[in-house]
Amino acid sequence: MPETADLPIQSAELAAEVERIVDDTYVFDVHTHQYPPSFKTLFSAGIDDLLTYHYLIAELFRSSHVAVDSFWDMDKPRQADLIWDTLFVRNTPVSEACRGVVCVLTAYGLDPSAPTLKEAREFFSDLQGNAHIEKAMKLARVSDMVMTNDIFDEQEAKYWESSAARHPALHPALRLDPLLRDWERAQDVLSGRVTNRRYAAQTTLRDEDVTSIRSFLDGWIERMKPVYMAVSLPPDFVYPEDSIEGFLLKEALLPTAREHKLPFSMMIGARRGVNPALRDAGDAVGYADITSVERICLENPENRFLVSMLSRENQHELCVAARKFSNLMPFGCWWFLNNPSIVREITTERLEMLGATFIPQHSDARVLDQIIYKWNHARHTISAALTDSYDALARDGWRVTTDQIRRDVKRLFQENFRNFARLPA
Ligand code: RAT
Ligand code: ZN
Repeated sequence: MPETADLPIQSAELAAEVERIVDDTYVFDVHTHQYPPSFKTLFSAGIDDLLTYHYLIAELFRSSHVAVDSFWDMDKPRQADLIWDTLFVRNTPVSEACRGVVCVLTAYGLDPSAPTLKEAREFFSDLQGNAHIEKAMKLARVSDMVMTNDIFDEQEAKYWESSAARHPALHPALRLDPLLRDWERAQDVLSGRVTNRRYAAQTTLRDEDVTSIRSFLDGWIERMKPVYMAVSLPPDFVYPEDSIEGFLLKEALLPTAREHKLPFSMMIGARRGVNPALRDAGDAVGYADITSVERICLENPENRFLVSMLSRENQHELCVAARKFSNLMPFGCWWFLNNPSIVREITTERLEMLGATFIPQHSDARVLDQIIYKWNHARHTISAALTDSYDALARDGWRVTTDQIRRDVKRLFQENFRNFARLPA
């Protein structure tokens, strides 16, 4: 550490100093869709996966006349070729998701304006498994990633039940959407109709059902050792609610999270399947009711809630709620919010209302290499928002030092999550 780290920074140097610190600080990526390479069919990396990201599939249909059904009939390399040709060769890739691919290719030393994917395919075929993970994490300066682990997915559950190797930097998160959004599917798994597991469940719930669901969850927590439990919820999520889902949340999920001292993550506002033909690319956004978030925090003071909301219109009230409840940790600028103009606005708003007590971003990377662009872009925007905050503080007479900037960035990128999830420093 330079000896001058505790001296005030001249305003002309502030932006460069903030950017340098933000760039150098490794980040704990609190929500991704990554898997270890040993989870073979779920591990996603390389150029064909990058180009068939659902964000880009949605953009393809705005610039191409290809029929949706014929697109799904193609194999993945043909889909990737079509997307490359449409969005990168015949059009300028200015959208955030397109620019992300350009950023990744550049980071790997590949030509982002190549007419075909030949060079990129050769490059990625030489980069495999853990070596690929290490390289991407180093380029993204990511120290840890939290996965999204859906135990109601047969294929995924089998990997967890096998001896497939874990990766020390990939932390599990127990994702439980079917319990609160697709009770029939959850019931199938619970009652053993699909998997022969032992847990009984009916269409109405009795105390013994709660006991058996809790023991199902206990078993998975024991096996998986997640860093939190998680659900994604629709915009019309209500708490408390007089329904099976409401009952399950109150009587099974929240008590389980309390007992295992795990945070409960709620990502609220996704409207699934608005255009079902587009599959993953067909989801949209809706405005949610913040009073349900307030009530769940109020009525469950022993639970800790990680909350991300998808609607831009919910962001200010989420900050207000976090000022009222210290068991609420706002995190990330999720999915349709993950565009520099919106990240800038949300990060500034959070700094103004919450100081450095939030988690500014998560990558949501579905494809390993995406962590490179998601974090490159996020760092740029977070640096700008932080620089503005320090500038304003200096105008009011504060002496901003390098040590203080380092401390703040470390909180935002590492400590706020580690402390909230009770993980070692
Ligand atoms: O951002 C995405 O890729 C979405 O499709 C979802 O995965 C979302 O992030 C989620 O975790 O539900
Ligand atoms: Zn996600």
